[in-house]
Parts: sequence; structure tokens; C-alpha cells
Amino acid sequence: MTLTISKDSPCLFITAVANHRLPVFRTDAIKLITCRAIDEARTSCGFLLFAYVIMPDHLHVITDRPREPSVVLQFLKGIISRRVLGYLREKNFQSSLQKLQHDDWKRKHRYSLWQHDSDVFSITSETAFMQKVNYIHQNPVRAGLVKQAEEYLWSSVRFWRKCPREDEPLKMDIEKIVWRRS
Ligand code: NI
Repeated sequence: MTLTISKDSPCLFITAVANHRLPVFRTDAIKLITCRAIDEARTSCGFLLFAYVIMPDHLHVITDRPREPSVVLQFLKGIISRRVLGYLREKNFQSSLQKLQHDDWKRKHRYSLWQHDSDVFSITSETAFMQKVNYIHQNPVRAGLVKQAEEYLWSSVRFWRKCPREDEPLKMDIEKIVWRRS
């Protein structure tokens, strides 16, 4: 399965923000759990993954569009939420959980990892695609977490610069893209 980025086969630029913009993803342990959850969502939903960054309070990913954007989003946010909340419960991190609690106690789930307003944006050209890839990789630099994008462990930057580490937390499907322009 390969992909040519176009209006007929767009990619999705997805942003998911933590509830109340809490720095839920601050620790390496939770970033690793999140990477594994993204990988699990990729397999369950059947999307390709082209770029990502995990910031302390939000994340961005670029996927292809094998299903409706809302379905891709549901898989991604659902699985990450289950894994991260599961970890917080297992470790008995009550203060973190309390901050993620719903005001509305009648809802089915007691805690909510995500803010309701998530962003899904269709990418229909290679130019727009590369702009988003670069935007994603510059997140940690703009936030002052690192000087060079490559220094940040939790992004796909090294795959795009063709210098992946052996212990990359998440593998990309970049080789599945067939470029129209080289
Ligand atoms: Ni961002």
C-alpha cells in the first residue's frame, strides 16, 4: 500500500490537546505509553503514520485517511486515553486523575484526558504536507525545550532527516509515500 498526497487521497493533520491544557504528557514514562498507544491505534484503525510530536500538554500527528477523519480521531484519542488513564490509575496518581475529572459526574467515564475541541485538517498537497511536517518538528524548539529539533526524542524529526536512532519510540511510514515532485 502506497500513497500519493493529493485531493483524492488527502492526509490528516491532527492536534489533540490535554484537558484544561494540563501537562499530562510531561514525563518520559507517559510519553512512551502515548507512543505505544499511537502505534496500537495505527494497527487497529489501519492508518499510516507520517509525522508526530508529543508535547507536555498536546500532540500532533499526520496520518493518511483510510476512514472518516472522525473515526481516525476516535481511535487515536480513545486508545491514548485508555492507556494513559490506565497508567495513572495503576500508579494511583490521584491528584493527576482528579484534575482530569469531569464536572458532570453523570457521564459514562469519570475522567477525560482530552479537551473537547480537537483539530483535524485535511492536507491535499505535498507543499502543505511538508509545511505541517516542519511545523510539527519545530514545536519543541518554539517551546524552548531544545535548541535543535533533532535533540527532542519524542518526534519524527530524525526520520525526516534520515538519521533515526536505534531506540526511536515510534516508527514512521514515510517510505509508503510516492512523491510526485522530488
Ligand atoms: Ni503544537
